Amino acid sequence: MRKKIVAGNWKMNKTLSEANTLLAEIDSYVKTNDPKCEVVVGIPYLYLANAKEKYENLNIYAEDVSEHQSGAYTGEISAEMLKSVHVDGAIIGHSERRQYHKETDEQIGAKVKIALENGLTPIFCNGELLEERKSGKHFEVVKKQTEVALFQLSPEEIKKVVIAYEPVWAIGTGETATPEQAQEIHAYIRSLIAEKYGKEIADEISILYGGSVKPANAKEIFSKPDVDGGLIGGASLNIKDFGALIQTY
Ligand code: G2H
Repeated sequence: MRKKIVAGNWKMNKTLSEANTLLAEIDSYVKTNDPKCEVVVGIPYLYLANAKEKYENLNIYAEDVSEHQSGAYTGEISAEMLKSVHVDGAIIGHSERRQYHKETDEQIGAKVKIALENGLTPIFCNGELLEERKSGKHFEVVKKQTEVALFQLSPEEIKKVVIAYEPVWAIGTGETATPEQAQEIHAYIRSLIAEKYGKEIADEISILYGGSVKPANAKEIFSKPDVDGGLIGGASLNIKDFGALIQTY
């Protein structure tokens, strides 16, 4: 059975006191409800060290990581630094990083690699733009993103990667892919991995869906055979919705 994951992505939200409140609520929710899925919380860099010190059993992820080892990269945070404060993983290649920070598939691949080398779990994001979906290029786009960033990895490495398919047209827009659209492309991503690494490895990799997932639509999307959970933005910012999403499993 593949691991099911409900992962929050806070993006650039929450002051320190708001972050502390929500982390305390998530920690207590997890302790009380004994979730059937893995719960991950992706939070701003600034809060990572304290969060991990206070809640060592929560899976705390960064929202990005530098592709460089160390050195003169002002403002960057390395994988080694994240590991040194016991962070568990990092969201890598989110469409907002691709769009606003011009991250390329090659850079994203380097980030995935360095995360793995430092014992962090990467949540690698892929997904097409609205124009690409409309012109029927979504399979091609997702194929290139996946091949360039991930197919440099060894079989042992790729097993440790989590993939999040997020169609850019569904992010924060209230628009979601239909459960059938999500299933279709998740199955396609899994088939790409199977072609390169074999079916056994492809069957082990969790592929999450992201893009306006909320309690009202999660059950149907998460019930699809190749959807192994969600990467959740807006609905991860309060415990009522995030708890309900965890409870979907
Ligand atoms: C997609 C998602 C989280 P939202 O970016 O990664 O955000 O759920 O707000 O669409």
